Amino acid sequence: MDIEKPIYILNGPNLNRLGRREPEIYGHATLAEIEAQCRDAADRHPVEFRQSNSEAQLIDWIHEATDSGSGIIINPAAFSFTSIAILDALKMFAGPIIELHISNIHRREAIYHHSLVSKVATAVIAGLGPTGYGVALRAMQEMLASGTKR
Ligand code: DHK
Repeated sequence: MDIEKPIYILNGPNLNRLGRREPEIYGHATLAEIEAQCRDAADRHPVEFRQSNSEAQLIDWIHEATDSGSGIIINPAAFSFTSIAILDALKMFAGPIIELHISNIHRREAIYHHSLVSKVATAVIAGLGPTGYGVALRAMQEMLASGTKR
């Protein structure tokens, strides 16, 4: 496991509003608090924690991770269901990919049921709330330690 290469934790549109955004669905934790939890859980493993409302920016970060990252944890948010471009970018990443949703998308309206990203993800986590980030990070570290590829 190349401990030098960071794990990329990428967050999609509207997640910068966590804490104030539909707390009955997404909880009260802010993205900054979730980032702090991830850095604690990551221990010595470097982490790149980012958020953007821009599809192009997320694609650029996936390319960056493809060149210099070890694993990707991605909450694509609404782009999960719309972005073939993000799916295509993730197809170029050789390492493990964990798709993460704070809410259980399968229990929500039908527009949230069919994620394009799930076609390329190594694993999917949904419905654990903000806790899902820590669970994803521990799972990612185990996958990297065991040499899991995408
Ligand atoms: C976040 C969003 O913004 C929604 O578009 C997704 C996801 C669900 C989440 O649960 O983290 O459907």
